[in-house]
Amino acid sequence: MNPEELSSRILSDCRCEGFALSGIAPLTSLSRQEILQEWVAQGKHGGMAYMAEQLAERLDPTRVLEGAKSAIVVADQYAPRGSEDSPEFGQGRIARYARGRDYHEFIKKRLRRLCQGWRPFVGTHRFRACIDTAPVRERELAAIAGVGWIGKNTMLIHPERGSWLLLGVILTTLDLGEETPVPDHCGTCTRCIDACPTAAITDHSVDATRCISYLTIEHREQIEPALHAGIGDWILGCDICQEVCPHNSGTGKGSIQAAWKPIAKRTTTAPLPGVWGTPPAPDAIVDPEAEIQPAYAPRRVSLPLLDILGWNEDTRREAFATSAMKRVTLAMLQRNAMIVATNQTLRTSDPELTAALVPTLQAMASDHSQPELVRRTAAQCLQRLHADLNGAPPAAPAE
Ligand code: B12
Ligand code: SF4
Ligand code: SF4
Repeated sequence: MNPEELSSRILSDCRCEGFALSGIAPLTSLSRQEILQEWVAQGKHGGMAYMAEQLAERLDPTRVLEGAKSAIVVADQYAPRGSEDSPEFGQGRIARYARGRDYHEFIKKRLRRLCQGWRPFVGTHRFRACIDTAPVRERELAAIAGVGWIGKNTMLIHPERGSWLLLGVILTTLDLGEETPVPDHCGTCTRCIDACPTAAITDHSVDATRCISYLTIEHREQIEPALHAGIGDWILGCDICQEVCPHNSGTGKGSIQAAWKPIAKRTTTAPLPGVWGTPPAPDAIVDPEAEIQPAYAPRRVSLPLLDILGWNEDTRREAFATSAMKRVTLAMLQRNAMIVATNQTLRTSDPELTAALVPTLQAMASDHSQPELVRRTAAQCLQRLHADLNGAPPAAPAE
């Protein structure tokens, strides 16, 4: 079987597993190492120590799989183009990727099944399935594989499907063909840069230490008060730089596709099910043309802010089981909820929310059985409320 036939069969099986998009990247085409090195050197990774510790692996995939020559890149679509929702008062918004089933588990399971199905056909060649936590530059590989282009917001954007995509990668020692990059379609647009409420984006770079997604999901300490207002209604993650992107809008779908060839060559339409006998996955839709993968259907789009302040560990575990939200600890979630509730109170001056929030914050700030993160955030929020609502002297911070 020549490399072209082999690639075509591999991509066909990816579609059998329900992946909306797939492509192949030769590792010899990897470049832009210095961009990642600089990003880490400038401290833009904040407290994500793994980004610095595994830098060598991220720069060179053969350290992740010895002898690796190609990357098979897949993508699930988790929200439709034109997806819109507005924040509800008293609720904290959840980013779309975390509203349904945990993508890590869902993608990894299917990647492993693909590798298992291929092993009998490739002799001594090897595969390694990587998703998110593995030290692999997923977006860079996806761009080389022709799955999309990298926007100014650093998201991988597919010309037809937009950027509500989650990526997975299989590294392999197989040599599987050539790169087929998609041209950049950002042009002169700067909507994402202009809309980011914390000014985290500069052209093609995100400073994680300012990004709401990092602050609410990864950052385990107090959040700098100067960034509280920018967090707005987001209790977990942030979608603003994707919501404003014209390539995620409901209109104009397919308009770029007409002038765009490479992915058509790369994405096979071979008949289903799997040509190598890979059984159709019972939990994956065997319809890669569907607008979104049903596993990501939202279970909840927001969380009740004041309720969260009364949650305990059991409530959190139960609410977040099988969801990507479980990464966020109870103390972090309560920190985020206090900040968002304060933002909403300041924005609306709603007397009911103020009457409910202030005593709750006071109780939390002075309750020494609460984690320090919770107590200190409560004190920060009280200071903002006092300063903005009454012009009164700020409350004493928790010790
Ligand atoms: C660390 C991380 C974060 C950090 C840092 C984000 C960032 N922009 O760097 C934080 C916590 C902030 C974050 C947030 C989010 N993340 Co995140 N994150 C990652 C992770 C683990 C590593 C990314 C990384 O290496 N960043 C460092 C920078 C330097 O690398 P990079 O962005 O990949 O940049 C490369 C290319 O973009 C390119 N490049 C850079 N500059 C330029 C310039 C030009 C002109 C060009 C063409 C290319 C180019 O070169 C770089 C080096 O190779 C990846 C998974 C993975 N293993 O890759 C997921 C990943 C990027 N995240 C993902 C998601 C979904 C999100 C959020 C949308 C979640 C949310 N809703 O809250 C937000 C989006 C915020 C944003 N605008 O990026 C998806 C993105 C899918 C997609 N369509 O792109 C990924 C791929 C996870 C996955 N498995 O699907 N994330
Ligand atoms: S996810 Fe939100 S905070 Fe982060 S870069 Fe995008 S708009 Fe800015
Ligand atoms: S909003 Fe504009 S600049 Fe930003 S990624 Fe989308 S097209 Fe590119």
